[in-house]
Amino acid sequence: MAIARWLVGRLILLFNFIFSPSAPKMSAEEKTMLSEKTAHLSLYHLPTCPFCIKVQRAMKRQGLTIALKSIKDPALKEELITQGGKRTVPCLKITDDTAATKWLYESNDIIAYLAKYS
Ligand SMILES: N[C@@H](CCC(=O)N[C@@H](CS)C(=O)NCC(=O)O)C(=O)O
Repeated sequence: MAIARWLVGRLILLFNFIFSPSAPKMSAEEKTMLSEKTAHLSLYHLPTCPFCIKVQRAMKRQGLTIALKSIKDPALKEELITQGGKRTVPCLKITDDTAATKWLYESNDIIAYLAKYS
């Protein structure tokens, strides 16, 4: 079972690599401005999780660079569980200076939230 799961994970990574969406053309200045706008966001993920890959593909299509935090790291996994409330990935951590930190679960909701940065 573990081997099958490992194999499926590798296949997901391979297909994602081969059929990687293209990023929009942006100047270096535009890229810097966009990454400043999204500096308060980080995506908790697992490298072979299909829902996480779906979110990352949407990010790439928009040209977004958001800090990735793999929960393969036990400390980050613990952070997600204790602060976010559950260990499900993907989860977008939204840190706002003026409000409490928000933990957004569900790939479709994350993609919808990120659409405002287009
Ligand atoms: N409906 C969720 C599904 C997310 C999901 O099932 N993630 C899996 C990894 S691919 C997971 O974290 N499972 C462990 C758990 O739910 O605790 C989404 O679209 O984001």
